[in-house]
Amino acid sequence: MITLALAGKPNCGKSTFFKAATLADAEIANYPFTTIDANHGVAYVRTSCPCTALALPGGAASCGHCTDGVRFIPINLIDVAGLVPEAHTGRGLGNQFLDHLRQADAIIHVVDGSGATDAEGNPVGVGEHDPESDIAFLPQEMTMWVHGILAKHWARLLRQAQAKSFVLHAAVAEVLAGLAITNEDVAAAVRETGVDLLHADEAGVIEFCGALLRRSKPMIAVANKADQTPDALLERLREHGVPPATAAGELALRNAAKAGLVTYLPGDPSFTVTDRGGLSKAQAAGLDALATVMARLGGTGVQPALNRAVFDLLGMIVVYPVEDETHFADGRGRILPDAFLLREGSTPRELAFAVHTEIGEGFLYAIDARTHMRIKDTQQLRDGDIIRIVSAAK
Ligand SMILES: Nc1nc2c(ncn2[C@@H]2O[C@H](COP(=O)(O)OP(=O)(O)OP(=O)(O)O)[C@@H](O)[C@H]2O)c(=O)[nH]1
Ligand SMILES: [Mg+2]
Repeated sequence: MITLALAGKPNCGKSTFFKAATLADAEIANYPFTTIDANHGVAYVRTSCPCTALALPGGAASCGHCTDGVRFIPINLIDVAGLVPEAHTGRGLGNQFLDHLRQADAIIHVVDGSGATDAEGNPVGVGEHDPESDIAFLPQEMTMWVHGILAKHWARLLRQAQAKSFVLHAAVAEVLAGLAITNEDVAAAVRETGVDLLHADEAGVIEFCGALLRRSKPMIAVANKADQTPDALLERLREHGVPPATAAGELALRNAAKAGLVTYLPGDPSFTVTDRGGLSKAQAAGLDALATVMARLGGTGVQPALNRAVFDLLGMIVVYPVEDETHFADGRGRILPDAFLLREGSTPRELAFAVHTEIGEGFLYAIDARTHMRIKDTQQLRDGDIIRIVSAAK
């Protein structure tokens, strides 16, 4: 399963974002380093379910796995301890917690867009800290962390490489294998930066580490606490490619939806109050304020951040494997029971392996359920494809 991590300086709202996205318990407080041990939970990406456009068996209106055509696909989410500038030199909690980022396929950098926390995460007045200054620090810290790992081994690696670049590149990938860094990543980072690792100085190796991280741990940023951020500041952050979010707003809404007070699906631009008369005065005022914020922001920004990380950053597509292609169902008649996130460019054979190793090993051919045509095992799947895998394994 795809894993995203929430990272950023202390007190920017990572745990609030985590709690909103997973509804798992996590401690939230207005002081730095509330979270020490990482929180792990299941969040979802939102997609349009193909069932609404299909002629379903028995005239069924939907597959039963979506809500009015909105389908949620699980991903892992990790909420890690806050990082301060110079964490790689041991400041704050140091960089031991960067280890939690190892498992992540991509990172959502939560920024306190309202400027209400200083670089160390201490509360200050709204706008007193410039959030733009926070955007670059996380990639820098992570780069220095990777550089620190490499530096520990550098003399040995150079000795072992015996002046052969390809040996050095393979050895670098091996040292960083725990970060899911491959030979191809190393080669691509060398190409991108033009750094000759055999003869590079420290600045060159750091530049290479930065490029390596951009490939292996891609990152997007969100400007959290947008509910209390002035419009002009939000605009500036948007210009840096950092869209707004209100994790606290999303958390309030999901709790209200769970309690049956509102109708809201994560990622909707607005919500509807189900029974206004049943709300306390405080609840009504809170929801009204939130409605105004969401109208200003176009939603809470939490679900779009998750979607952007998975679909834009990681380039995933959604494919629906079925056993019975005429009914779009599995062997028990359940319609579109599974939705798989696969890398763009994945083939039916790769889908077969994603379903089960044995199904992959026994792969014979695939059928596009919409056209009933056989498709080549090398053909690239498209987002929303419904595919029957025919395999010798059963
Ligand atoms: N106004 C506003 N406050 C928020 C929002 N999200 C989080 N907060 C507040 O920010 C403070 C810190 O939230 P946490 O979620 O604990 O932050 P964190 O990044 O996990 O902090 P550490 O674990 O200490 O690194 C709390 O007081 C939250 O209520 C938001 O969207 N809007
Ligand atoms: Mg926290």
